[in-house]
Amino acid sequence: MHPVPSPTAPDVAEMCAELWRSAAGVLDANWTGRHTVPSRTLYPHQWSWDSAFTAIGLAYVNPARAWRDLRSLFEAQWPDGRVPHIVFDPQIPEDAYFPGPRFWNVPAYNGRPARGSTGLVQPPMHALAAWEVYRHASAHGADAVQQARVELGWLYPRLVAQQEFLGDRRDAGGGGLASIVHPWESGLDNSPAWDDALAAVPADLRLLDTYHRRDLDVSDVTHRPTDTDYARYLGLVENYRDGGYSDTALAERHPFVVECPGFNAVLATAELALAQIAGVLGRPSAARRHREHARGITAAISDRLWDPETDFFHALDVRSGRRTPARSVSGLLPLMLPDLDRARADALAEAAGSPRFGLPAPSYDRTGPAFDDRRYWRGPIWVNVNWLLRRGLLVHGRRDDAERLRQALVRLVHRNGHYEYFHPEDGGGLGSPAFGWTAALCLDLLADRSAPAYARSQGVRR
Ligand code: 2M8
Repeated sequence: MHPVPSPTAPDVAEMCAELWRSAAGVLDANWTGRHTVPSRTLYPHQWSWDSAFTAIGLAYVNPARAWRDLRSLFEAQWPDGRVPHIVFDPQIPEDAYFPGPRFWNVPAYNGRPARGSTGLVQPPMHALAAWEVYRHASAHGADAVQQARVELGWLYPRLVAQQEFLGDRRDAGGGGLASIVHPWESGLDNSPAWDDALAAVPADLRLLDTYHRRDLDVSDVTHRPTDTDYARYLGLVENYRDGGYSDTALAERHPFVVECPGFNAVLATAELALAQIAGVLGRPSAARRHREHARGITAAISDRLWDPETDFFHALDVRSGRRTPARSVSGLLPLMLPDLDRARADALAEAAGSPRFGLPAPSYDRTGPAFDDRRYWRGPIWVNVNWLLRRGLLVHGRRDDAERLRQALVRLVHRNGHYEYFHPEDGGGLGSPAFGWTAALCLDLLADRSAPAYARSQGVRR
C-alpha cells in the first residue's frame, strides 16, 4: 500500500475531524456564489465532471449548493443534449484561462451569449452525483428531501438527453460505445492511452506563438503537457470547432476518435443511477430501460475494449481499429459495472493490486514505458479515479480492499493537503492546491462506507 504508515487510534478521530474541516473549507473557498470552481488559480470557470464530484461532497455539508452547481452546469446544456466540459464565467477575464471563450467561439444556444461554453464534453458523472445528493438529503431534514425530489425531476430529462447525445451522436464506431473526440473529453487529459491516436494528429507549434499557455504561468512546466501535445490539443479543437461541433461522419472528418473504457464505464454507471432516479420519480418502465442500456454498454465495453492477452481494458482508436497497448487507470474503471463478468472483474481487481498499479492507483502503469511520476495523468495519483475504483471494488464485493483504499486516500490527503494530484511514490502534493474534487471526495470517503444498492455481496460474486 502507498504511501504512509497507519496512525494510532486516537489520532484517527482527530485526523478525520481536521480533514473534514479543511475539505469543507476548500469547497467554501472555491464557491463563487454561482458555482464551484475546481481551483481558484488554475481553473477559474465551471468544469463538468468536477461539478459532479463537488456535488457528491456538498451532499454532506450544503446540499442546496450541490443542486445549484448541477443546475448551473445543465443550464448551459446544448439543444443537442451535450453538456459542455467548461461553462465560462462571464465575470472572469478572457485571458484568465486558455483556451478561453474566444478560442471556442461556440454558437449561441439556450439564450446564452456565444461565449458561454466549450463544445467538448467530459465523462457523464452527473446522474450518479444527483443520485448521491438525493440519497443523503434525509440527513438534512424534510425540506431538503422535498428540494431533492424537485431537483431530480428537473434534472432527469436533461440527464437522459445527455446520455442520448453520447449514446447516439457519439457512437462513431457503431458498436454501442461513445467516442471521445479530444483527450480532454476523457478527463484523463494527458494519459499515455492517447499517445498512439494523438501521434496521427498534426502538431502545429505555430499555434503556440499565437496563443499564450496560461497554465504554465500558474503551474510547474514539468507537471503539465508538453508544447507538442498542447499544439495537438489546440489543433483538435480548431478542427471540431470549424466543423461546427458536428458529430456527423466523425471518423472520416476528425483526426481523433477514440473509445475510452473509463468514459464508457461512467456512461453505463450513469444509466444505473438513472434507473434509480426513474424509480424515485415513479417511472418503472424507464428504470428498466436504463438498466438494459447499462447491460448493453457493459457488453460492448467487454467485446470491444478487452484484450484477452493482457487481461485488461484498453482504449480503441476508431479510425485505425487498433487498441492502444497502454495500461491507463481508465482500464480499471469498468470494475464499477455490476454486469461485468466475474473473470474480468477478478482480473481487474488483481491488476489494481499488482506492481503495475497498487492502491491508491497511479494514473498509469508504474512499469509502463511512458510512466512519469510528476506529469499530469501520466503517473501521479488522482483522488477522483481512485474514488471510482473504490466504488468498483465495492460493487464486486471486495469490501476489504475498498476499505484499505479508503483509508489510504484519507491519509494521503490529510498528510499532504487537498492537492489536484499526488506523487505516486512519496505522496507529495502536485498541481493546484485547494483543489475542489479532492476536498469533496474526502468528505464522502470520511462519511460513507456503504456499497451501491446493486453491489454484489462479498463471497457470492458470480
Ligand atoms: C484538467 O483539464 C483541463 C482541460 O479541461 C486543463 O488541463 O486545463 C483535467 O484534469 C480534467 O479532468 C479536469 O476536469 C480539469 C479541471 O479540474 O482539469
